[in-house]
Amino acid sequence: MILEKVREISEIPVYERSIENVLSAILTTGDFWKIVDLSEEPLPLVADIIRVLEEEGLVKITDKIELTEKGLKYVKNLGIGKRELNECEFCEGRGISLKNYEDLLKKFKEIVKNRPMPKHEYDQGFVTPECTVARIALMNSRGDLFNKDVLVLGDDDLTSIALMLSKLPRRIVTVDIDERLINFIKEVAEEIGYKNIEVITLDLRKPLPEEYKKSFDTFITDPPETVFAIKTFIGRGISSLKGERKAGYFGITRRESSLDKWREIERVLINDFNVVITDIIRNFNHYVNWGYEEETRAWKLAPIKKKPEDIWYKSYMFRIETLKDSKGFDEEVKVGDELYNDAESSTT
Ligand code: SPD
Repeated sequence: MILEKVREISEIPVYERSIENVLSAILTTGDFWKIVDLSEEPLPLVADIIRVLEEEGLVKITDKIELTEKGLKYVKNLGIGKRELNECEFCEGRGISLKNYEDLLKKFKEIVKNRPMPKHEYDQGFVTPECTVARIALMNSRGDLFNKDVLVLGDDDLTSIALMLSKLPRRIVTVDIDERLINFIKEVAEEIGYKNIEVITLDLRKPLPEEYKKSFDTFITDPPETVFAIKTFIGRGISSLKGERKAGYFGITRRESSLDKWREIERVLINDFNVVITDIIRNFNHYVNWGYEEETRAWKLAPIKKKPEDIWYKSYMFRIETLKDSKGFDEEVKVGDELYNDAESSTT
């Protein structure tokens, strides 16, 4: 009954499990952003489910979202319990220690104090410094950094600065559409006297210049969450790799991508690009609230107009490796907004 009603109004695939996830999250917290975080359903779907639950008298919305008497009976009958994150208190659930990277983290935090703030136009929103440094620790632990040529595709997280500070790669190339980031990274490289970095302004709708194809051991990127953008950014990354058994890293979220979209992304990786997924680390990337929340679709859909107080947007870290016959994506894509937006996206 709830399921049918949500299906009628939502553009996003919905299952009994989606409703269970949202009810379970509401049992745990009354904060909309935390409900999205805990339920791991796409934000527009969470908003649709809450709307139907309210219409059915199961939920009441005041300055918080809570179950009514009827709602509490409903979850009891279905045997739904609270949702807990239970993240490791030392590594925030990443499974990666920063013990050998404390000095790097300190320097990184100092340098990025004056970083360019996220630009709505490019869907920017950067991860915490701990997260950026954990990426270095992760890539190094997999043998993908020391003495390697590394390509960073899009860098509002300033991963290339953490890479420079680590002194691990042989060469770094950073590509971004945003001149502010390019200039910031260049200035930092000059200040710290780092020579082995090239920084290029490029809109990734266009393919990489020829000299950067088949040239790298490792790439890292964090694409917008449309299948289109994921294909384009990761496809460019794979094209940049020297050949077999080279690695790529990227974040994929549940906040803007349903599991149906995930299956399509994984299909593209395995069937179109012929790569293998070696790691998927849940909620590895934690994004600092970007400041332009009130201008986004998420804000319009939120049942309570209150800015998030804590981090709620997280993504899973994927690592892929190329094998024989892996191939990337080199065509130019002539799209505008569709690069950033689909039915499930909400943070632009
Ligand atoms: N629009 C603000 C937040 C954007 C964060 N993007 C994360 C993408 C993960 N693939």
